[in-house]
Amino acid sequence: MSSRIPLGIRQCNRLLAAPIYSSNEAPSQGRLFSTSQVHYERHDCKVLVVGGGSGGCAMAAKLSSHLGKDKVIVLEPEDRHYYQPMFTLIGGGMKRLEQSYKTMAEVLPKKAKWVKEKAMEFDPDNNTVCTSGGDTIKYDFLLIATGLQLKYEKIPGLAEALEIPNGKVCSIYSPKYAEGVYDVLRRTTGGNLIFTFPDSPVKCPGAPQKIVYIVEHYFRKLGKRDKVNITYNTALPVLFGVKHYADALWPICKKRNITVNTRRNLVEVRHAEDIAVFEDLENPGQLCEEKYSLLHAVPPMSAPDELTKCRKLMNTAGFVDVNNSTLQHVRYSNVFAIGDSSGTPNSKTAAAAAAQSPVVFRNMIAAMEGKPLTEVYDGYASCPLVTGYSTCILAEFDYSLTPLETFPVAQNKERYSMFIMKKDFMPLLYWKLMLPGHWNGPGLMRKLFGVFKPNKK
Ligand code: UQ1
Repeated sequence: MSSRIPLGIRQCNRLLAAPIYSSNEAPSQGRLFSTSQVHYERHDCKVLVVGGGSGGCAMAAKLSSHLGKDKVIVLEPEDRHYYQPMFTLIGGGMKRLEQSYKTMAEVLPKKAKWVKEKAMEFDPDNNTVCTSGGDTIKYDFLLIATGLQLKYEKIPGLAEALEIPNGKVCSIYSPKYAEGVYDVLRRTTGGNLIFTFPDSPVKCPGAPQKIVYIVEHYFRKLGKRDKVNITYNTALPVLFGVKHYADALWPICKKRNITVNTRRNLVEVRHAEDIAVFEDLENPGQLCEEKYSLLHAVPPMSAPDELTKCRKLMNTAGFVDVNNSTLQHVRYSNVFAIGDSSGTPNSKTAAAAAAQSPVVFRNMIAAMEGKPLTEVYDGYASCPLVTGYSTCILAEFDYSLTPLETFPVAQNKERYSMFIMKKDFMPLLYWKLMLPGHWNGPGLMRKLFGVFKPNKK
């Protein structure tokens, strides 16, 4: 599958000096090093999957099981694979960080070859991707599954504030900070608790408000709710994008005395004074300062820079330009995308990636066989909106923002059953079914349960 090429042949710029070995069987298949010369590798594969997150891992499993050993390469630099939907529960002290990850080697399929490097340059006209180790990977088909990058540094003062020992600023979005949220929570005795949602698309758009409900319940359980003011400042014009669920969430905020300010965007953290600066997006340039005793910040996010710099692959919003139904790239027929980096207008969640996976798989195979693409993604996404330490509203909807619910119960109500599903059942489903490529979203369950709810889709 891979051939070593000597220096001098056209290749990528070498960006890392350290040797990095590729594949599950590393280091035996690693690149050759000598004192005088570095040899870069050239890999060839049927399918290159860039990213070993939820979508990349599930797709690598499906594809490698169908195509056979070493036909699929996964390009992924990280050692750990995190189950990110658990981060909110970690922030609330309901789970520990160790419960949220496995090693990448454990979750990537054995039939795929793992190149433990980062994608640095995409060249879709030549069907190649260059890696951080200076290698070139040539593919027949490319699946972009990079996910999003967190951009804490885009808000002046935020990255520094998060690093302050025993500080007041926290964030569930990064494994580096998720446990710190519960630490800040336990240190907080009163004052203004401020929560944010940035002015960019984010993964799991429900998470910024789930942590608000959990924190509110935390203080209520302690009998100290009257000591804190709770404010959720969101850059969005709405509390939640799907009216059916927004109509359920607004009364919850009202009943629990949570102030919600829409179109309010965090632009600076002055941590020396414990002041967060927000811009009113309805009146650009108009700033207001809010003093905090706890600030929960959600970073702006984007597709990785290495991907966005390949303009030919991206849409004007900075996401991979794929067809909303087939998930095939609109200009490169051998390129597909899955998950958060895709430009499809669905909510960016693991559940969406699960529902996309059979569509991408079957359409990719059809494209390989020169057949028409017949599978269609309907925009399904799901968001278990945890509303405290024992309740959850399970939002499920499609591109049209119409509810597309699985269970034969009113899902816009807070339920203990949905909380248990989110906390205990979903992680199992994720590790045991989704990552090995066997979970295609709840479409089949929805059809089965549909027998009990004739009025619903
Ligand atoms: C889901 O498919 C999924 O992906 C694995 C999640 O992410 C972990 C979810 O949270 C949910 C709710 C779903 C949808 C599954 C069912 C059974 C409704």
